[in-house]
Amino acid sequence: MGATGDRKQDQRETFRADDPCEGPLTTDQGVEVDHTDDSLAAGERGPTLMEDFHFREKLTHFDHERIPERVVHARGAGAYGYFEPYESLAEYTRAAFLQDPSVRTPVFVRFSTVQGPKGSADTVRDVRGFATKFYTSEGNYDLVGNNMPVFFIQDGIKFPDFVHAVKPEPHNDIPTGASAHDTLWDFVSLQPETTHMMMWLMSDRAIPRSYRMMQGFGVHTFRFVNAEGRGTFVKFHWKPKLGAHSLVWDEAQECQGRDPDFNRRDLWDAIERGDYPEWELGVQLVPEDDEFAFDFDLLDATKIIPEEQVPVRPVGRMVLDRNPENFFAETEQVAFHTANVVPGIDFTNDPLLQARNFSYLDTQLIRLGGPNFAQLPVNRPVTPVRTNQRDGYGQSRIHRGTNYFPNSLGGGCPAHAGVDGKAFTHYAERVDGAKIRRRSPSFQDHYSQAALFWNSMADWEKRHIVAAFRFELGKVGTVEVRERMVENLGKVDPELASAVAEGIGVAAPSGDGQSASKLSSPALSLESLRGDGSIRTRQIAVLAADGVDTAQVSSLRDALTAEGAVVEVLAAVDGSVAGADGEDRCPVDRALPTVASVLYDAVLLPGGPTGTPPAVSDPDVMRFVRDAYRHGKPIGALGSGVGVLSALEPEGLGVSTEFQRVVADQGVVTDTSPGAASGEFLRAFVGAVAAHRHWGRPAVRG
Ligand code: HDD
Repeated sequence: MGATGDRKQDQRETFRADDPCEGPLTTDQGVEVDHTDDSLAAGERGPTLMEDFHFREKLTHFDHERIPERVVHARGAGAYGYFEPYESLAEYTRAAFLQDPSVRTPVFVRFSTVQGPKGSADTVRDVRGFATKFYTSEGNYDLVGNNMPVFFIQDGIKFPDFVHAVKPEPHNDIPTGASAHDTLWDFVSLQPETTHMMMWLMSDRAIPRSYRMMQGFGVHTFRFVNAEGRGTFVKFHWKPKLGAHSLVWDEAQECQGRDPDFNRRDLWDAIERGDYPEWELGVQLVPEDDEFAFDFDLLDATKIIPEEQVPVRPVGRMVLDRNPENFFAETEQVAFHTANVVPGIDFTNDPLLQARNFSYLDTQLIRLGGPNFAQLPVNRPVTPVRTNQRDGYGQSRIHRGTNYFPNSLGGGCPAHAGVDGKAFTHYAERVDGAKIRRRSPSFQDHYSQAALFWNSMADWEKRHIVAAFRFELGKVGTVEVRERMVENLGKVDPELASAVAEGIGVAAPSGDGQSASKLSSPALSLESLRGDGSIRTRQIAVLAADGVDTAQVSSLRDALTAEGAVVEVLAAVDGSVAGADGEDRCPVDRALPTVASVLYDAVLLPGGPTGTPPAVSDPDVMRFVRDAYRHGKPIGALGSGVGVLSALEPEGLGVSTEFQRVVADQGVVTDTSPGAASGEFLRAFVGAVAAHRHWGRPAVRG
C-alpha cells in the first residue's frame, strides 16, 4: 500500500508537476529563461527575429493546446472517489471488486450533458451522462451510463442519424444545448422507437438540481458471470443518497445566464466542503432461464425492467471525495469505453451495446491523438500493463525486449495468463443465425412503456411533461412535424396528446382513444425518490438588511447548519449589516446583485426588532422572493420579515400575515411574533426544505 492507501491517488502522485518554485522558468528543453515579456527583435522598434526559439516554442505550444471536444457529452465535470460492495456477489459474478466489503476500489466519475459544446450551460434540458471508471485489481471497468434508464434508439447504426438530428442545425449551428428545434423532432416523429426516451427527456429528469441528486443507469442488460461460468442478466442502477431532485424549467433557463456552471460548481463546492456525494449501486438480476419471461426484449435498450417486477438489490456504495487537480489532464482526457470490462462482467447481444463497443475506442483515437491514450494518468489502470503494443503518437514508455508472441528471445514473455481463472474469458454464448439486416419483431412495441412512464407520474410531473412538449414543439417551425409528433403521442396516451396538441395549435390525434398501457410503476416518479428526508447540502439564502435581528440570524444559521444545510447571508452590499442597535453587526456572505434566487434552494426573511421589514424597498430582495415563490421553493419569514411577503401580496402570494405563532402552508412558513425563531418554526421550515418544491402553489411556473 502506498502513501494514501488509494492506489489511484498514489499513482497520480508520480505524474504531478507542481514545483515551479524549485527553480527558474525554463524552455521545454530545460534551458533557463530570463525574460518572457518581450520577443527578440532587431532594435527597439524593429522586426521580431526567427531565431527567438523561446518565443516560437511558447506560441507553437499555445497554438496546439486544444484537442477536439467529444462529439457528444462534450461538457462535463468529474471527480475521484471510491466504491465498496456491501457483500460478496460471488454467487453471480467473479468480478474481484464485487467480492469483499473491506476492499475499496478507486473510481473516477464524469457527469455530462449531451447536446451542447464544451462551453455550453449546465442546466439545459438534456440527458446527463454518468460514466464511472473503476480502477479494479483486475484492470479498468467502465460503466458508461446516463441519468435515464432507456435510450433513444435500439440499434447503434442509428446513432449518427440521431446525433445529427439533435445537434445544432448544420446551416446555422443553432440551437446550442437545446433539443427544441425542427431536425430533432422531425427525426423522432419518424422514428417511434424514440418515444419512450422522449417521455423521459420531457420530464423533470432532464433538468436535475444537481449531479449529486440524480440517478444513474447502465441502460443495457449486461451479463454477470460467476466462477463456474454461469451467466445472469444484470441491469445497473445508481441511487443518490440525497434523493433525486430537479429544477423548474423557468428556473433552469434563468440559471443558464446567472450561472452557466451551476451543476459543475455544485459538485466541486460540495466536495471541497467535505459534503461527499454518495450513490448506492443497485442491480436487477434476471436468471438466464427467464430471458423470455417479459413482454419486452431484454436486449432492447428502449425498455426498462419495472422495479416492481424485478426489485433493485443494493450491492454497494460509491463516494466521490476528491476533485481533480487539472481539468484538462483528468476530466477532459478521461477516456471511457463500454468494452472496458473485467472478468465476471460481460455483454449481451443488445445491438446498441455492440455498436458502442466499437465506437468508444474509435473516438478516443481521434480525440486523444493516437493509440497511447491509456497511458495518460487518468486512464492508467492500477494493475501492471504488459503488451506487445508498441510505438505510436505520445508513446511514453521505453519498452525493452521483444515485442511479439510467441518469442523465445525474450524468454517467452509476457506469457499467456494461466489457468488460474484470473484472465478474461468471453462468455460462451451459443450463437446461430442467418446474416440478416432486420430489427427483431420483439423490438416492435414502442408505446407501452412510454405509457407506463406517463401513468406513473404524479400530477405535477404530468403537467411539466405537457409543458415541456408544448415548449419544444412550439419551437418547431414545420407544422407537419408537430402534427406527426402529436399523432405518435396519441398512441401513448390520448389525454397527453390532446393536452400537447391544444398548446401548439394542431388538431388532437385521430387514434383509437386508448392508452397503450394501463400499468404504472411508482418507482419511476420523482415522488418515490425523496432521499433520506434530510436537508443536507441545501443552499439557504438569508436576506438581511440594516436593522436586522442579528441574534436571530446567527441562531438560524447555527440551527440550519447543524441540519447539514449551507446557509448564506445576502444583503444589498458585501461586508456586514448593522443590527438594530447599530453596533452588533452581522457578516454578509454575498452581495445580492452577484447572486439570484435560482442559485438557492430556499429563502429566509429574518425580522428586525424595531419592526422595520428588511429591505422591502430593494428590488433585488423583492425579485428574489417572488422568484423563489414562483419556483415552488420553501420560504420562511420571521417577525417583521413577514412584511416582505405582505408587500408581494398584490402579486398573489396568498400568505397570512396576521399576528400568529407559526403558519406553514405550501412551503411558506411564517411567524409574526418577534424574537428568536421558535423550535416549531424551525421544524416546519426544515420540513418544507426537505420536501424540495411545493407544487400546490397557484403561481408555480412548471
Ligand atoms: Fe455514448 C460518450 C453514454 C449510446 C458513442 N456516451 C458518452 C458518454 C456517456 C455516454 C456518459 C460520455 C463519457 C465521458 O464522460 O467521457 N452513450 C451513453 C449511453 C448510451 C450511449 C448511456 C446508450 C445506452 N454512445 C451511444 C451509442 C454510440 C455512442 C449507441 C455509438 C454507436 N458516446 C459515444 C461516443 C462518445 C460517447 C461518440 C463521445 C466521447 C466518447 O464517446 O468518449 O463514442
